[in-house]
Amino acid sequence: SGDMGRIASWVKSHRPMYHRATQHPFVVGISDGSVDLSAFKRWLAQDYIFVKEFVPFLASVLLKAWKHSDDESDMEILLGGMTSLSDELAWFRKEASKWDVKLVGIAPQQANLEYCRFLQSLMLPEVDYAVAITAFWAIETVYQESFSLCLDSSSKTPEELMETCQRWGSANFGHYCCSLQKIADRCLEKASSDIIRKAEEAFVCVLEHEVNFWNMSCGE
Ligand code: HMH
Repeated sequence: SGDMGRIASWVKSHRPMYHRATQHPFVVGISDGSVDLSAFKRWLAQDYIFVKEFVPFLASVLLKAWKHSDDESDMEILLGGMTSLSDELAWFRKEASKWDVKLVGIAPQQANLEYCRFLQSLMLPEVDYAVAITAFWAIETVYQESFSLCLDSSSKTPEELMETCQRWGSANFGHYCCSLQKIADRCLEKASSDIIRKAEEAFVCVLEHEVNFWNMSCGE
């Protein structure tokens, strides 16, 4: 793969799956204005549950960075990520009240439960930092790629959904994802072939869970 980092080479070699996760009909529906608002509301409530689980996952990545990283800036970048998650949870509550969506006492649907269970498996101390940071990069990047599509000049995203799309589709969030990619690439450069294999597996698992999560939001 020459000058290409591991991550870019995996995006290339798993292109069809990556495409299914980042250009899902749910997201395409937002960008062309055909989205069913009840699907959007279902997504909103389920994603709030997911993001609450994402906090302890990020905490576990931070812990691994503290123990194993050879670059102090990792901690700063991940701590910035923690701050945005805190903002994000507040934003979900505000957005839910705007749409009259209930967040309390909502049960996670199957796809969400399975995704959260996958996150929990990555929180275990025996999971290598390189594997966890690869999964973390992938989770953030799927949303970045998906929602930036809805901000394209040719998109017809409904005005009332623009704030959602800007949250993850902004250039700022894009830079954050690039920083995560650099960390992951650096870790993977030094990783054993066993760790590299596990990281690639985690990347593909994230893409599958993301597709199922979008499907769940679309469905019923
Ligand atoms: C399902 N994937 C899902 N929810 C999110 N909020 C993100 C990724 C990105 O933060």
